[in-house]
Amino acid sequence: MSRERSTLTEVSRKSSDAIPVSKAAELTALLEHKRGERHAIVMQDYPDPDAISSALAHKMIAARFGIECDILYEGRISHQENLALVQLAEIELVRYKEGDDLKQYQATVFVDNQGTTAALTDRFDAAGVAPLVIVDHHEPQNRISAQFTDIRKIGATATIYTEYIREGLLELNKSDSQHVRLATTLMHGIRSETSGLVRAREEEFEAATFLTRFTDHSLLENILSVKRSKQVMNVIRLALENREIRESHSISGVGYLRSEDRDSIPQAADFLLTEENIHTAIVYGIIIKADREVVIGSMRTNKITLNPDEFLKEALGATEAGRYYGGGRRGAGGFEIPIGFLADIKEDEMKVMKWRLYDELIKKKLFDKIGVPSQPVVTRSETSSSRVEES
Ligand SMILES: [Mn+2]
Repeated sequence: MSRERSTLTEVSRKSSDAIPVSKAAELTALLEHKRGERHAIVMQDYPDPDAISSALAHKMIAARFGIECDILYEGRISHQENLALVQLAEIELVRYKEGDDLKQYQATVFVDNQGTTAALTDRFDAAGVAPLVIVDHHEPQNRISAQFTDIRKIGATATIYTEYIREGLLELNKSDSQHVRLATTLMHGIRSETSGLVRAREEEFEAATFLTRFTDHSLLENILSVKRSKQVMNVIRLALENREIRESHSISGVGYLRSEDRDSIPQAADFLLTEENIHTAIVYGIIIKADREVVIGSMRTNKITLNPDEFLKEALGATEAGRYYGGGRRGAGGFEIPIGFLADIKEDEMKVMKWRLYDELIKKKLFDKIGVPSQPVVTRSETSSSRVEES
């Protein structure tokens, strides 16, 4: 089916004078124009398989135009599966360190984010390096603008890059081990972004059908068979113990976490979502990020009518500068709330109070948005009501 489609694309391209230029063709023209340059591919601070695979795809596509790319991020790769992905697929990533020379790049490329979730956005801004490309599937964030933008409501950014490849930006060859690793990585990106294709739509299935011809299935199996670490298990336990359930929403604060355990938050949210009658799970905790304390949260939902981006923006609001604390895409969202003034508090007792304050505040805002009281007052008449039993 995909073969038929690529032939069709070729035919239509040959006689395409009147047809609007495809995104793949537009990107080709732009990259052609940038030959010999050096670009930085910017991933979010905690890159996931969708970001990593899209970045790798962009790097390999750009190389065909004589453009050298580094794949950069500033946070950490802490999810065991992502560490396995990077190692097993031999993907070269550059973790930014204070003092690294960003001016060596002529432009930036944002994949699977629009600058809002990457600390590098401000750094590149300060270094005077402008965005050239944005390819993403989150709701438009209007934080940066680039010469080429492809933001779609689609299951994964990896789906978009697979489309570029199918449209001829890179010709995959099954006997080229680099190509096989790329296809496998993209397949993993699409799978992990759609809960193993459960939430995939036509575009994802089409992309997966194409990729499967080049995928190394034993490599994919190795990446997927990585087990949860003890720390992740601990955070999941905390999330379970602390969860509050109202109207099929499960919300849980897990307290202070080490920054290397940051990725346990979305894993805990995924886990809470597996409970019967739960359609939405939100887990959050406080971590130290680049010497600053921040509340980090993850939201997962399988309620089709619930838009996580809207939900988090409306529930948590924005900073004085108008930057939203949270955002998302279909099925998932995240938020980051910096703890400014209160960050200096280091005494244990005060730290406990600080956590309680943030815990209560965030819960209240989320429950307000859902439309239920955050702390139900248990009166005698209410004890028999279903809502209290539910929690
Ligand atoms: Mn993504």
